[in-house]
Amino acid sequence: MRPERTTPDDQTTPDVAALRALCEDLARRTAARLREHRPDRVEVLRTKSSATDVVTAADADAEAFLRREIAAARPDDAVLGEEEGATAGTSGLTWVVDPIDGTVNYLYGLPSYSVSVAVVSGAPRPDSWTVLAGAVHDVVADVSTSAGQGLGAATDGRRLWMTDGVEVAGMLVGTGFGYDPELRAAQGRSAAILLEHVRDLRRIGSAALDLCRVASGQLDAYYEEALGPWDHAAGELVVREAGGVVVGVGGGAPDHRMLLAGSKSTVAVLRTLLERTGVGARVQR
Ligand code: LIP
Repeated sequence: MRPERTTPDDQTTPDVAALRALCEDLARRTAARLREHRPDRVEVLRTKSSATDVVTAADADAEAFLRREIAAARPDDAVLGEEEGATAGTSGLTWVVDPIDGTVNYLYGLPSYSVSVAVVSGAPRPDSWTVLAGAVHDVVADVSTSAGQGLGAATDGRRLWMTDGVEVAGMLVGTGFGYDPELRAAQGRSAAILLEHVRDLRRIGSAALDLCRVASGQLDAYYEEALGPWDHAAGELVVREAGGVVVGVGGGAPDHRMLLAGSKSTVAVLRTLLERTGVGARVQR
């Protein structure tokens, strides 16, 4: 594929529509591979930050598949993946991939897990990158949500557009918890305070799907700490292109300390409340 176009000053500019289509195709085919190859009994291959932070053979296989397909289609691009880390490139673009977002749900056979594929320009860090295109494929439902910079966001081709103005007491808020027991205890205390103010919480277990649910209006907001860049690269573009905002501590860029997504007014209210409970001040990595 030739996703760049040359401009009069001979600078290549990424063809966002073509990159979006490639994100969708890669996520869709990886999801199909996960469905077709799911074993009767899923085994844990290894653990990472704690005994509950697991990697299965399917995570490793799916990321290897994504890397092969990206190398074939975009040989000069870099890759940043949850399981194999960073691979350098020369094009200035980086593919940020989570082969299974919601690995614990995959392990237990719970239907909320996805393949998240994004392509960014600039340094592959949430405080520096520009997300050009992204796709989140819901593996079990076989539903594709994608976005391109300036092109909007859509689920299976249906345009997504968020509404504004939900009162705090009416907010349905998604969240998740880290793998460190001490952090989880603190997060539980924050969640208990939040429950005094909002409609309810939902803990779905896939940040990428949570962000798609914010963009579709199935959640009013989503926040989480200790996320990896691959968890939210695609989903944050989906929310922004659906008219929402995605912020971090103090309203800056989202990162491992905190990610908060929702409509502009929802985020403005929730961020203050969350930071008062300690969210954003306790994850330093
Ligand atoms: C998951 C995130 C989820 C979080 C889980 C886990 P993974 O990513 O998507 O939001 O709550 O703890 O981090 O590890 O399944 O790719």
